[in-house]
This record gives sequence, C-alpha cells and structure tokens, in this order.
Amino acid sequence: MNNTFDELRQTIELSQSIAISGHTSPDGDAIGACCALAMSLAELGKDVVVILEGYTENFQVIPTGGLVVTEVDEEYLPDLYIAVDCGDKERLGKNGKLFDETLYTINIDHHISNTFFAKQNYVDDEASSASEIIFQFIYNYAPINADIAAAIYAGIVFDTGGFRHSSTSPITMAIVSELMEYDFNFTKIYNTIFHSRKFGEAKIMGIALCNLKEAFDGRIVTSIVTAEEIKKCGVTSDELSEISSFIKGVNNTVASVFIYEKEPGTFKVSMRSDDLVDVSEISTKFGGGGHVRAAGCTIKGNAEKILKDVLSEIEKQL
Ligand SMILES: [Mn+2]
Repeated sequence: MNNTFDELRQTIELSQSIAISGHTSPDGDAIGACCALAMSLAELGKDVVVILEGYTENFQVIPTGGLVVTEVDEEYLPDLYIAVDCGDKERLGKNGKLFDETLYTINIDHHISNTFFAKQNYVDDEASSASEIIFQFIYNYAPINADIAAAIYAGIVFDTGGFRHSSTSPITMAIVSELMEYDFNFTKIYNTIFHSRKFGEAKIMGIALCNLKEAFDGRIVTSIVTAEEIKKCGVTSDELSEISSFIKGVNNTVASVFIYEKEPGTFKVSMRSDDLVDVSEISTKFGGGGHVRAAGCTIKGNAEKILKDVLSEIEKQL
C-alpha cells in the first residue's frame, strides 16, 4: 500500500543525509527525477547525493546541481535512501547493498510491476514518469527553481517520448504548463534528448536505411547491419537504438525488424510495431522479451535465416 506524501515528508524531516538513486543504465526519467528531487531537498538544507551509473552524452543536458556521483565511499551511510524510477530492488544494481544498510528507505516509482520494496513506498502507475511524481511531491513542499523545473521537464519529455505515448495525461500537461513558468531552455532539452546524434550514429543510420527491405507488400520493413558496418562507423549497440523505430515510420508499415550483428554469428533483433502485431510475443518465442510494441531478442545463426524465421512468426499475426 502507498504511504502518503506527508508520511514521506516526515521521514525527510527526520533525515539530514540523503542518498537518491535511480535504476542501472539510467535514462532521462531516472536522471531527471533523481536530480530534481536532490536539488530541491538540497535547497531545504539536506546533504544530498545522487548515485547513478554513467550515462550518455545526450542526457548531460539535464541539470544535476553537481550532486551526481557514480560511487560513494565504503564508509558512507546516509540517514535515508530514496529509490526513484525502480520497479524492484534489483534495478538499483550494486547500490542495493547500501539501500539495505540504510535505516530509512523510500521507493518512488511509476511502474505497474513495482514490488513495494522500501519501508515507505509511493507508486503511481498512472503517472507518465517518475519525474511527474517528483513534481507532485515537491510542489508546495520544497523549492522549485529553473534547474529543478528543467530536470523534471526532461524526465517527462523522455518517458513520454516527447508527449506522444498514451501515458501522457491532462495531469502531465498541467505539470508541464507549470514548469514552463520557469526560465529554462525547453527547446534545447527536447532537441538534445531526441534529435541530436553523433556522426557515427547518423552514418550507421544511413547504412541501415540503404539496407532497407520490404516484406508482405511493404507491411513489414526490415534491415540488417553487420558487425563490420557497425565497426566502420565507430558506434556501440547503444547508438543503434533509434533505427528500429525510425524505419517503423515508413508509410503503411505495421512492424519493423532491425537486425544487427553483436558479435560474429550472434544477432540482436529489435522490433517495433503498431496495434496489429504483438512483437513481445515474437521475441519471447526466440527467448527475448519486451513490450507489445517494442521488443527484442538475441539469436545465434545466420542473419538472413534469422530474418526469415522472425518474418514467418510475424506472418501468423497478419
Ligand atoms: Mn520512468
């Protein structure tokens, strides 16, 4: 069961040193929510650190208040540990140990699968993002300034895919409307998160587009890139994450299948779809996972054969 905001605020009052962290491989929401909360609690006079793994260049646009560290000293033990945007304790990665050792723990999250793993919990699975909850939590309680507003904005923009996903609600937009009263560069945040890429990323996108093929009268688009092509562009697999959704954008396409060679003979299959195709069902058949409209799996073998097998599974759903 959820605690109330007032109960969480009482725990904060009882604490001077506070550690905050999000999930491993932090995304825009985890970073934005953690940093916004940290900056706001620091304004209240608390000693706050945000413990996060390193993250990609695009997210450097999110204000941190200089409070982010990747590691803490062995002897560091805060009064309170707040986990943000983590569905379960495992998502804290190696910080789970410190979390266990801390006297007061709070879990603030928006994943429907949340396991209520802290001593106090606040989970709202209808919230678009953890950042949205953090806004509600600090509103009328702790200070909000331009940097805090920018961090919350970044988290909401990221988790809603730029206000596109169905999780975007009137409440989300009301919060964004409040945030825009503060003086920060929302255009820069939006563009940096979604529309900026490294040279190599643009190049590998070009190669993927050159390799584009159609199946089932253009209802499925596919592309394969080899390890050699990836190496030539000097990119890592993180920098291929846009490709599948981009090619899904071809008119009249109901699903995309993007395959890349992770290592010789091992291929990652990344799929995107609309309502017609459940790609999580397909990826599960090949030992992978994901969501109905975005899923992936790793398959060993030959790329053309893998594509054929995946397409024949998709065909059953068309
Ligand atoms: Mn999130």
